[in-house]
Amino acid sequence: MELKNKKILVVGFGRTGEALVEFLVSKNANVMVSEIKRKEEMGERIKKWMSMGVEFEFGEHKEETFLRSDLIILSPGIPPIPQIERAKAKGIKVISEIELAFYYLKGKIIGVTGSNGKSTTTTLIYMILKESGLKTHLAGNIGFPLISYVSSSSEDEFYIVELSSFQLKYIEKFQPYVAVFLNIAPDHLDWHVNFEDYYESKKNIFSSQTSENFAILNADDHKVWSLRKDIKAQVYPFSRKKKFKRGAWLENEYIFISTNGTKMRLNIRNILLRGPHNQENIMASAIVSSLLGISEKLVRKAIYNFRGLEHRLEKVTDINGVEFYNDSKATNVDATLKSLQSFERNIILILGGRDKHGDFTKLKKEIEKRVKKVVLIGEAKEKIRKAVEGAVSLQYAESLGEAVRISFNSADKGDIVLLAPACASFDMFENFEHRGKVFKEEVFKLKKQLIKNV
Ligand code: UMA
Ligand code: ADP
Repeated sequence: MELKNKKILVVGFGRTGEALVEFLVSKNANVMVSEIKRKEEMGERIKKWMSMGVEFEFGEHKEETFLRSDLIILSPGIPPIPQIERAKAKGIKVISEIELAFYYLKGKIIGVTGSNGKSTTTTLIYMILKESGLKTHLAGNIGFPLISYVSSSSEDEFYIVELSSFQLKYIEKFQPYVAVFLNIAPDHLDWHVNFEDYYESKKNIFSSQTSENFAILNADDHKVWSLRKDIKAQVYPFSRKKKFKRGAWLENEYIFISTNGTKMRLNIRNILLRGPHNQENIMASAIVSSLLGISEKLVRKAIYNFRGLEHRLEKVTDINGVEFYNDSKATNVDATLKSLQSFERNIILILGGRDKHGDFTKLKKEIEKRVKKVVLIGEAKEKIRKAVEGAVSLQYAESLGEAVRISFNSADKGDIVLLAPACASFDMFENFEHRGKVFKEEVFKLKKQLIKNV
């Protein structure tokens, strides 16, 4: 794609926007940026780009700015605003950053999408490939825009790219060498117009693949598995319920992996990650590794050593026999369900935050089965109360600190206090990492106080 002297509009100037501008300036494009924040909120970082001739529009996304562009590149956070459709109707190409990166990136892309488990699986694949000595990079939604790797990329490298529905909505030719689709459950319905739009965006991950590529699908997820008929890539399923000739499946205490003549076996007792959902992440990661020719010994070593990521079912500490777990990343109903299913019972569950239009009634059954008490925080607490009322005792807390104290006071020895909020964090915190950090601090504060008082 020729970029030189083209009028290119970058919408949004966060991490993705800035990486895009850097790339486009290096290609001598005429770069414009449209950013909803006011100029005063942007800090110093815009000065450098202004001095290099980048044109900025702040405080609004003017339709005329969209309509006078040759190409529009959207940051992932930009919702489907009418300006986008108007530009498309005029024949202006609208793409996402990963699409542009694909045109220029050398090396192979392993793309990972799904509603939950993307970061865990992306990281695990990355660790296995690293362990085997391959030149590997982590990219995409996990925090590092793919475009920022383009200039230094080479053919012998692997890019493990976490892909969100926002990024996949605006692709045309983006073609991962291996594409993984972990699962789909309602999420981001505050961004997508409806669930169909969310699902359609995710499906795009396979749309440009050919028979030389690989598609790894969760065969236990009906919506994901039904896609196999339309996929041109070689399909490899993974399942906890069924056995297959090729792919990955569960049998007694083993995960079996089979790809083109290669067979591997993992003992689930050696896996440190909790929960059946993590077995799925491991199966998908192991298929990818096997397809790339990595030996069973190295795959086992990396998987058996993987302790998981911070804020995903992370064990914090024990206080007087009560165990605390931080699953702040459980920002939708399905992730919270999986989190609950990772423990037998006796859970004190902290729920709530900013609602992403989740259906909290889906939690009721699992709460009845495994939870002793629910402590509610944040904007969604009233909606959640109505949805799960009657299942177990409920109590409101004004802060996460108060929620920790209430939970501990309600717990007996051997109980689990679990933060798995089923909501976004932005009503009370900067992001899910901040929420998880505050939770851990509050737990350790409580522990210290109790030790002092003994
Ligand atoms: N903005 C506008 N107009 C709007 C909305 C936002 O101009 O209508 C501006 C904001 O004021 C801000 C900029 O856009 O200045 C932010 O852009 P962005 O929201 O696309 O965020 P980036 O900093 O570019 O980060 C994005 C991803 N963010 C989102 O998808 C919301 C990051 O994923 C990703 O790590 C990064 O690109 C690198 O690829 C974060 C995320 O929350 C972690 N992702 C969602 C999730 O995981 O649930 C999908
Ligand atoms: P993502 O990047 O898709 O948000 P993470 O790996 O960060 O995924 O995990 C997010 C949340 O989803 C965590 O609460 C975690 O416990 C839960 N989770 C992880 N893997 C899965 C899975 N395969 N299915 C359902 N939930 C999962």
